[in-house]
Amino acid sequence: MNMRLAIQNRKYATEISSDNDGETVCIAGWVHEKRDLGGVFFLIVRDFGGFAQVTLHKHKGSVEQELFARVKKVPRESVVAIEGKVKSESKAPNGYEIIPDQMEVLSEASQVLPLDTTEKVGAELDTRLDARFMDLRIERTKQIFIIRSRVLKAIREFLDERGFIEINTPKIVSAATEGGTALFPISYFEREAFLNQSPQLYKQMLMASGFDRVYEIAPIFRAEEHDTTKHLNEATSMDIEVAFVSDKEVMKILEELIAFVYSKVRGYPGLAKLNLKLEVPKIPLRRITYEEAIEAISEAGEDIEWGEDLGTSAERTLGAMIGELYFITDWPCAIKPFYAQPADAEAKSKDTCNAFDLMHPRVELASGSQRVHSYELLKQNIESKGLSADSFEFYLDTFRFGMPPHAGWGLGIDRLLMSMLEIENIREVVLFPRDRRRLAP
Ligand code: AMO
Repeated sequence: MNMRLAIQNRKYATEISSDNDGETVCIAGWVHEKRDLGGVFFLIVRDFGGFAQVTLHKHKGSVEQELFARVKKVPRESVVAIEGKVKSESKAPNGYEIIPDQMEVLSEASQVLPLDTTEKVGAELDTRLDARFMDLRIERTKQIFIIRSRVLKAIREFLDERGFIEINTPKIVSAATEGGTALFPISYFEREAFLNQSPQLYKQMLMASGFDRVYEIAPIFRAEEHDTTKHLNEATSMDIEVAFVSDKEVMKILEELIAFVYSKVRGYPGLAKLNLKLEVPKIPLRRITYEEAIEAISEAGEDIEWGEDLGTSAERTLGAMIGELYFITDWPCAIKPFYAQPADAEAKSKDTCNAFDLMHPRVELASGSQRVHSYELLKQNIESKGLSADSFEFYLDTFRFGMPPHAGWGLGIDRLLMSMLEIENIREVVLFPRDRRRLAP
């Protein structure tokens, strides 16, 4: 493309101020708004940093007249580059305006837009997701994803400082790990394969390799049939696995991580766009046993029995009673996966395991456990859950040649974001969500 203006030297709107009065600058971005006030015309240009006001006076010389005619015609959301002089103007965004000498239209937008980026006209979430590229031009949406990036950065910082190494495990797999949720089958040459539900088997296998502390931030695929505000068919999970520790130690890592992430994001000015003031959760978080949870839910009038998993309504009832982040511990083995370590027989009155869930009052955020590290017990557990030990051979084998005791958890990044930002629908915090009905964009 031949461009007359030196856009490679462009400045962001927020890099310019009244201190640059009299200087010639080049800005580039999208035509956010056009305001015709009779004698003057304002063109508001939006870039990644913010907004710049370009001011044209109508009754000037012929050059200005020509520029004025073009500026007036350029459709909103077109991409333009503008060169002009900075003039201090207290009423304009960032305290300056630009008096343009030249404008180049780099990409002209169609006249009818799928969304209003000025937020004067609201849109349904579905409409926004259909035109997600444009929804991201809206300040509030953009901030959600900047915060998401900051959260991921904070997680990596926290774990790197504690000696964890980041791993990448396969997403095309041959076996299921999470009992309650279905797999997406894919055709893999002449065999059947699946999209992975969790890095569970692989992160555990790495404990036999001597890596000791690993983490992964990656997609998980769940063929959930239901259409809810907290389930996706492709979610992002952050997983850790740690050798030579029990569930108690990894719970501590989890709560410290959550507090660290909140404290890192707390001072970010973009939170104002979401009308949020983040309170860092006080740790240690409250811990209640599964048995106590069931009792409290029953006392609140809900029908639930020992051995049942907590449904959405039970989770909400309990969450409303507790009102802050908390752990549920000591789950019945029957409703936790085969890899959860059963509690010592003499220590418990019922058949529980060393597993936990981290709960937000509205939604489950994470689950984890101490793992079974005995080959025999693991094989027996796999079979007693009605699964075939043969399809787990690659995993089971690693338990026969020196597997240390270990523990870990998986935290839903999307759920962490929606709960931190007090957003109702999980789809809002995912760039291009995948659900029952949505496979594009
Ligand atoms: P679990 O199945 O509980 O545990 O998943 C861990 C966390 O991942 C998130 N999550 C989801 N988020 C959005 N949509 C979904 N469909 C979805 N499914 C799960 C939740 C959940 O708490 N292998 C174990 C973890 C471990 O023990 O290490 C596991 O996958 O926030």
